Amino acid sequence: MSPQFTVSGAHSSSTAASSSSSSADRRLSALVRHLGVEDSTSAMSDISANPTSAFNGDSVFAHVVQAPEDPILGVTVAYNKDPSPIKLNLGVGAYRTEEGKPLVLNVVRQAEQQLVNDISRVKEYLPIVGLAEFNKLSAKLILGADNPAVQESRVTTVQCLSGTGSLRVGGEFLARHYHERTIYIPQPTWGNHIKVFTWSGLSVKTYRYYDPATRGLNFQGLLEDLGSAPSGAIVLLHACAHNPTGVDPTLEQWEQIRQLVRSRALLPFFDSAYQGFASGSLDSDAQPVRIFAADGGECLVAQSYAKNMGLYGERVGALSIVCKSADVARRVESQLKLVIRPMYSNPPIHGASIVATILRDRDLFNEWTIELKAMADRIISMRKQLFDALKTRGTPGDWSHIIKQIGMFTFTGLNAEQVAFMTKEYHIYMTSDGRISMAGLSSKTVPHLTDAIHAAVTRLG
Ligand code: PLA
Repeated sequence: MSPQFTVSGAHSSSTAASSSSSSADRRLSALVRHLGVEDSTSAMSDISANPTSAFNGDSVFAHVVQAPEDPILGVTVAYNKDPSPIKLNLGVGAYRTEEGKPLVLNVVRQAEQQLVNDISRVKEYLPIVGLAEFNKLSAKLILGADNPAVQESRVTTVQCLSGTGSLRVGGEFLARHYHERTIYIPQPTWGNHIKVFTWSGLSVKTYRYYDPATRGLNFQGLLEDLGSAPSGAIVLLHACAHNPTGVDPTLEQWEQIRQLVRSRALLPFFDSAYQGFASGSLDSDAQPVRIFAADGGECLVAQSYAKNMGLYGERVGALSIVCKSADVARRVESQLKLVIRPMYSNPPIHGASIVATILRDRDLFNEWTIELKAMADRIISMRKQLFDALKTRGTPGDWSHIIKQIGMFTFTGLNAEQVAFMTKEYHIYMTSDGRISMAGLSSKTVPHLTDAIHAAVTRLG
């Protein structure tokens, strides 16, 4: 996806080209600043290498510098290269069974079978906004079927390329049509947020979220930072199962956040990548989003079916924008189409059809909730097993955060040096911030991880 213009429709084609490249440059330098790339000038100036070099036999791309691997997906690249039989990938948040295998849910298999058996189905393009039934059902899933915004048709929902694509389309829309370009994201957050929003044309700032001392929420810091954000600023909120910390506000705290956000006219943008994974209940995990969507105010929600339906590679997700009136929602949707069409034209049909098949059928839906709860429960049981094993082992430190944190990840508190040690000596792969995917762990691998943590803490503590 290439950078988009930040102002729609205002340029003639020739000025659009130059304004596009200068806005791309601005975004690139903003991104370089955010990522703290040390030698930003060389990264930028390389781009202006001699354009005639191809005639002299050199590649016209000879100036292209080797980019680093992605901090999360690069962990899997390193893991795949490791020939060790005891290697363990706790990097990317991808669910594994007790046998360490990827899981395709039964309901997904059943839905796919139905789709294959239906010979009336064709492979035509979907509309720009995707599959209409999928969009309707997705909005109800996250906002609640009885939500006034849904009932009053004040919500526009567009099918996007999983959670990431939904965030990106939302970011691009806001950069073009919203008066305040600053988005506040929690510190820390999923690393890709910074890049997604910067490349959308927004300016990214952080608000305090996690307190390393308590390994819990820095609620006071959060309230202070959002309280002093400029009126109208966009605020990115993790709907549940905060990544990477596993720390969520309580419902009472959510209510306080809602009051603050509304009183300062901030615009909430929810990232819902783990609905059902935090508590095992789709409804409980959607509660924070629902209290915002029910108060009459506006908000955005990016949904992903990667984790909760195990549809990672199918890239199924949705962006919903809750508006004040059905009329505004319609106009917003017309502009979302202008964002999507030049980006990827229209979304893929298969994954969204799977989701619609499951969400529309009461039996399949119920079976899905059971399978989802089983995944969430297995993760919770891994927390307990790892905590017990570290206690039994007498590993120095208070490890109670492992059982207190929720969702797919534990933010262990291990530092980058300890992580590097565990990878080198124990072939355990995880992100350098000390995050481990509990979904990648099994009863069989808990002892190995315990040994590694014990050694890392006692030798490099
Ligand atoms: N938002 C958050 C908070 C996420 O953790 C992730 C995925 C996404 C959005 C995007 O997911 P999707 O596009 O696949 O729907 N985070 C993963 C994978 C699971 C990744 O980094 O892409 C992670 O390991 O953090």
